[in-house]
Amino acid sequence: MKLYTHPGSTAGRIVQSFAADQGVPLECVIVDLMTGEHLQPAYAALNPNQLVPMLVDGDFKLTESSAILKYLADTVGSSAYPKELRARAHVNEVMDWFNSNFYRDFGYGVVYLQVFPHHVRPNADCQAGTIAWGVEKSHRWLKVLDESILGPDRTYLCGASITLADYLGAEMISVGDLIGCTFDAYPNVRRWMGTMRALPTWAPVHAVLDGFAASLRGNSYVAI
Ligand SMILES: N[C@@H](CCC(=O)N[C@@H](CS)C(=O)NCC(=O)O)C(=O)O
Repeated sequence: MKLYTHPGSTAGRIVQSFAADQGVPLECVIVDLMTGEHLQPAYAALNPNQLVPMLVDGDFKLTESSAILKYLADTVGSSAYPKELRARAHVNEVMDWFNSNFYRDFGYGVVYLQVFPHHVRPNADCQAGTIAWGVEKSHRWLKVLDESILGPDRTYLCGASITLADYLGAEMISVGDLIGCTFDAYPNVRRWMGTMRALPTWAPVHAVLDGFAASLRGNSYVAI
């Protein structure tokens, strides 16, 4: 199976992190987002969204990191995507929660527009207002994550074992490294992220993100 991706991509790392930790063999094809390779006709013909990641398994193509995770997990029979109906529904719930609630406000509303030029809003008022909105909403979601989804006793998001939700959610939190987020007010989130960052496969998958974060250090960002 081939994964079209880029190591700087959050959505790409969601899949790479799961595959590396669970030993799923994937051939990574790098699509250079930095030079706009994803916008060129060759990649656009493969994936009209012009985004990464994209999985190719024979004549089957799949986009959306959440869908790719589920497909891979079922393909290799990973316990990270439980078969039992309610356990699986809970994993789906937490994955959707991150994708639709948390990342909308934190990723797109706080991080990206401070770091990526094509996300910067058209004027200073709009930029400041969007960040303020994103920060306020992110705090609301982080409180839910810290107190209700995790709480003081849960090792992983859905219980005592790692699931697809952890691979997805941890990337959406770790993108905050770019702007110096420490999440000090959220001890359970910090504890859980400590567990995820201690995975033996974490460092190699995150080398590019860490390098990018180091290059941004010293800039002034609104962080959480
Ligand atoms: N919902 C998609 C998001 C994919 C996405 O936004 N990919 C970004 C990298 S994280 C991308 O390809 N960006 C290229 C661009 O913005 O031009 C997923 O989860 O796969």
